[in-house]
Amino acid sequence: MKFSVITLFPELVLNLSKYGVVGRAIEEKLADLEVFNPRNYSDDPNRRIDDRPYGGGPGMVMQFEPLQKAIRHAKGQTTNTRVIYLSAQGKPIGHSDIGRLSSYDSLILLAGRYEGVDERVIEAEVDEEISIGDIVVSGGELPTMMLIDALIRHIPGALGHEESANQDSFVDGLLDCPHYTRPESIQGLSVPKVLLGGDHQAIQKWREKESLGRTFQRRPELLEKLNLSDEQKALLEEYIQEQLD
Ligand code: 4HQ
Repeated sequence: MKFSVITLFPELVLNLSKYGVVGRAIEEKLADLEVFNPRNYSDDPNRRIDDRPYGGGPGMVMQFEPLQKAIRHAKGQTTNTRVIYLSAQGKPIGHSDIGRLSSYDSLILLAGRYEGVDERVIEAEVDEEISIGDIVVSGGELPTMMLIDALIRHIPGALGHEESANQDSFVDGLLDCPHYTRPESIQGLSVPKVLLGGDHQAIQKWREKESLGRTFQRRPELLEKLNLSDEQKALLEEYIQEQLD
């Protein structure tokens, strides 16, 4: 999968290729990351790409022309692509969007700064506007990097066998279970007994119960979307009863 990022801070975005799972996937050519600086597409002698907002008010707006030229240059290098603008006005992204977007061969990601981009860029060149959540950040670069990270995790072979994508939170609609490692006891805090024995069926059952219970307590709206099996309903009841005891 190819990611083409339109950004005023290309070095910031390129840091993605240096670390961890994402860095390895790019090294192994499972993913490709390219950056386009709109300043390189500006006709202004000082390479300006921003101007004051019509109607007045604080801040600056990114101009149409350099952004369109940069996006079109990126489009010319790709097929089966989708242009995405990261913004707080976009549709909040979820697990299902990651699955949907991973079927494209390439994505062009527009990372805005200042007050954002001239709305006509979105009308003319952008396929969808998405948000990483109801928070405001200083630029679209970090949201873009989050999206690329989440998508790369879904490329077959990007995760080592010890890190399985389908055991993560949300894959079955539930939050992840708690995890523990050595030592067995630390500052009076112990590891749940079932995890210390070798009964893998009991461990699997405990993990599912914890996932169900945590989702019920922390994200009840997620549970309402699921059709729990009779076995899952019984596990959740057990969890709730154990909490009361
Ligand atoms: N932005 N999800 C870029 C965001 C944001 C979000 C604010 C986007 C600033 C220029 N992006 N503008 N939330 O807060 O994606």
